[in-house]
Amino acid sequence: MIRTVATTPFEGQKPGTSGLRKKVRVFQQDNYAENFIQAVFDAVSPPRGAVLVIGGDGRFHNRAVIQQAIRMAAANGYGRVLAGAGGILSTPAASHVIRKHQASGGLILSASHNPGGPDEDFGIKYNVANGGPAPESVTEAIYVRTQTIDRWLTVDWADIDLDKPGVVTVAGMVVEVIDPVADYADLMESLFDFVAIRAAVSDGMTMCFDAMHAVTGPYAHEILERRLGFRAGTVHNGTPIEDFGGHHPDPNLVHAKVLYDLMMSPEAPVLGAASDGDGDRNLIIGKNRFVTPSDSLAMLAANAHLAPAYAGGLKGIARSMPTSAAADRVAQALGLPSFETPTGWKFFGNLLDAGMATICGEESAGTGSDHVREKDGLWAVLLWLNVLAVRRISVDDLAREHWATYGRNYYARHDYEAIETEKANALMAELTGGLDALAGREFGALKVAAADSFAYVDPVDGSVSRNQGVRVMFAGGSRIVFRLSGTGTEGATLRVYLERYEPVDGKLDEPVSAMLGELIAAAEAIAGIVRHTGRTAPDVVT
Ligand code: VG1
Ligand code: CO
Repeated sequence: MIRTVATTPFEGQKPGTSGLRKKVRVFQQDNYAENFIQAVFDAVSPPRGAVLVIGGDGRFHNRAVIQQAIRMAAANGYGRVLAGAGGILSTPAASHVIRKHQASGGLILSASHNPGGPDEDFGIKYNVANGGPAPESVTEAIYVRTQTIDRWLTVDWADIDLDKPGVVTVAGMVVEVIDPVADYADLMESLFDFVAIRAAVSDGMTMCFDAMHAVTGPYAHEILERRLGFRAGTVHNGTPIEDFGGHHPDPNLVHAKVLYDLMMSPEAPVLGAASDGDGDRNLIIGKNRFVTPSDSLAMLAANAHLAPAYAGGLKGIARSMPTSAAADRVAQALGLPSFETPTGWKFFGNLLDAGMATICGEESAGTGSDHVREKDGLWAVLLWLNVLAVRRISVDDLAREHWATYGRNYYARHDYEAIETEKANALMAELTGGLDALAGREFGALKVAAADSFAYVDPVDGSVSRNQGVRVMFAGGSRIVFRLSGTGTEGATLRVYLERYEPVDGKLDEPVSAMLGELIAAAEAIAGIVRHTGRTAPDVVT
């Protein structure tokens, strides 16, 4: 009954920061998705009868790949597949389902915040048994396998009805089509003080959640409107659409501009929030106050004890290297260890598994905790709501209070997108080559204290990850980081991360752009962005 299909390798099936991401047209080539999925199965060689979770963010091509993956799982000896109804499972929900049902792993079909549709992006990532993204040892093994693959395995079986929850069999393998929302919503209810949030809602706490026509719509309708009692209509763009309505499901100030404008207007509710394509990112905006993701991590860590799940305190706080040091200051004040990892959630998994960190975050709008092994957009929104409901404070007041206590890390990220790969590589090579000469140099009032190419030694398993971005640290706590994105599908994206620290007695309420002006000039002087790329301004500032 198992059919072997002959194939030849495709170049470039190397998982990036978060799985394999390519244009839909690339994935639509014969054997392309199949080769990668078979390479995953070959690399992880699941024990016979293992459980596999499959779901996606609902984007174009999702259903076709899910049906094919189910047949391939049956041919590869899996015993049971759990698939989200409608092909839907947000990334954090998939992480939870893997853990709850003790699956051996999961396939998450998503290109996250990248646009969707026939001419846009698709992606596949594999998560391991702890519910988290495959660590580099596994992604490397998958990549190696893609380079020699010569066959994939399937069974001749019709598509299943993905929209009907229940149990069917595919060539003897059990497929359970599960409600994608229920397990996750229950988990959220177990972590947060829903009673306090409901009480604040009946006392007038309002919010607006923009699901960006992506995966979080059904989750937000259930949790925010049904379980917490926010009025119907609180969730905007709550129905997943295959092309996200033609927008980028990227919750930043550019792509969630409608929400931002609302939050800066007299009609603003107490909290504005949004999530991305696969539901793992979050955008937090209070009335007249945008909270950077780096600040959000720090503010949530400082207040997490107000939520039942974290009432006993945190074990540690971890952030990715380009994320601002605001969270480190909270960790220091609470007497907690803090960790600085490379970009990408996979690096938090070991710290969470080992009980060394409870809360983690990335500057790219990712925040999460040890409740799953992915960043979790709605989790962050709910923790904010929990804190606001208990403290009865505005986001703006909470932010000001935080800065008055810890000082403020002014922060922005400048992205230069779709640069020719050779030019971007040349820029990074020159920058890396000149690092040793940087220490002690002055750029205006900024003096370089140290500069390096970031390398990480995992404190749990000792694995080493090198070349994770160039850091230029200035005296006084300001910093510039340069790195190339690992999630794009066109050319290269240069990310420049700018951070300026102001102590508690410094300037705490200035416009961010004014505070970062000197750093922006220093970044140009150090990296020669215009000279290398011809670009005089970033495409996206977040
Ligand atoms: C980006 C972000 C990174 C995040 C990754 C996946 O990676 O910078 O912080 O973990 O996307 O997020 P890169 O390599 O492009 O900078 V998601 O929501 O796309 O899974
Ligand atoms: Co995402």
